[in-house]
Formats: sequence, C-alpha cells, structure tokens
Amino acid sequence: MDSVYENSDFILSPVASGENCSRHNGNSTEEREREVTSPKWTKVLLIVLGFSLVFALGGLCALWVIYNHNLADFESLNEQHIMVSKTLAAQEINSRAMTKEFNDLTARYDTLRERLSFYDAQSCNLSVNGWLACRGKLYLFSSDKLNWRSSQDVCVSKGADLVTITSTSERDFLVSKINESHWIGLNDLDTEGRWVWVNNQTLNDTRVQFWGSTQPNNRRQYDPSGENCVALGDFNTTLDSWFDASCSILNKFICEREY
Ligand SMILES: [Ca+2]
Ligand SMILES: [Ca+2]
Repeated sequence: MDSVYENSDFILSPVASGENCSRHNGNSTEEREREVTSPKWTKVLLIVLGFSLVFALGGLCALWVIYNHNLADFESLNEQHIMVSKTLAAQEINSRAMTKEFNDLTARYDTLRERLSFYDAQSCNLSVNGWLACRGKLYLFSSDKLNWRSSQDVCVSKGADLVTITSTSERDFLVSKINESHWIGLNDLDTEGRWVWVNNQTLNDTRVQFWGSTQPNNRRQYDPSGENCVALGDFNTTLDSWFDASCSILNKFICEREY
C-alpha cells in the first residue's frame, strides 16, 4: 500500500509532474535527436549502399573486360592451335612422302651398285692383247721372273711402268689375279725410307699404304744394300700386303698403263 501512495504522490506531486514533464521533454529531445539522427544514418547507409553498388558495377565491368580479353586470347590461341595442327599434319604427310622417296632411292642405289659391281667384275676380266683391262687401266702380269730394275725396263719397253697402287679396290683387283709375290713400282732406292713410285708420286700423294706386318724393315741379311724395292705379296701366303725386299731378287711383276 505504501508503494501505491508513493506512486499517487508521485503522480499528483507538482514536483513530480515537473520532473515527469522534464522527463517527457527529455524523451521528446531524444526522439527529436533520434528523428534527426535517423535520416543521417539513412543517408550514410544510402551513400555506402551507393558506393557499394558503384564498386559492384565497377567490379562487374572489370570482370566483363577481363572475360572479353581472355576470350579473345582463347580464340586467338585456338586459331593458332588449329594452324599448328594443320601444319603438323602437312609436315607428317610430307615426312612420310620423303621417307618413301628415301627408301625408293636407297633401293635403286643398292640395285645400281649391284649392277655396277657386276659390270666392274666383268670389265676387269676383259683381256686386250694379253693385258687385263680394269677401270680405264691395262695390266700385264708377267710369267717370267726378273729383278726389280729389269722388270721396270720390260714394262717401259711396253709403254708402261711397274704398277702404281692408288686405292684399295686396285689392290684387291691385283691380289685377285696373283698367287705369288710380284714386283710393284714402289722403291726407296734414292733415299732410304723415302718411298716413291716410278711415276715420282709419294705415299703422301697416293694416300694409301698396304705394308705387311713389321714392314718395311730394310733387312741386310742377304743384301748389304738392304731392301729398297717393294713386292705385292711375300714369299709365303700373304698376298694382299707390301714387303720391301732386295731389288736383286728374281720375281714376277705387274706392268700398268693407260687404256
Ligand atoms: Ca730400303
Ligand atoms: Ca722387308
């Protein structure tokens, strides 16, 4: 009950009314402040919202530009990819054609080489007045045996020289026609160890050498002047190599002249 009265006093009391009034006034001020403040916040929110929208639109525009740029790059790369694919396909076709052409040429080369070696073998068996013709040269294989100088003299008398061997094929051809040692046109008669052919060519000029094992050795066992003349084939079974020997030995020989 006391609290009721207290509340009645509070309501009836002028002071209380004044306080109430002032409270009322205070509330009105707050409301007015709230009313004044609300538009400000609204404006701020609108501005923020506006900026957000602007930024969002800007972002969308930027994304659109980037998308278009990437799309253009993609299309360009796609075109390049198509071009490169076409080029590769064309090159592959070209490569296959070239491989086929290469294989055809190789087959033709092998066939021609076979025919050539056949005709070569045939031509190197051609006898011309007792001489054997081979690759534009005529060769004479002696049946009698002479020393080296006499052998060369016989060759010269026939318009030839002792043979000069300038290639492996020539050596092989000569070897195929002999079954014992034969004098050839190589000697070091003028200067020991300086080998020259009868046409004055050196081994450096002809660029091929077919010395036998341990040759030349210039032995003086049977000839004090040493071994200064060269034979194709030794006195045993080796026929495809050169041997220096005493020039006074009697040996078969091979003459050579132009066809
Ligand atoms: Ca010698
Ligand atoms: Ca020798």
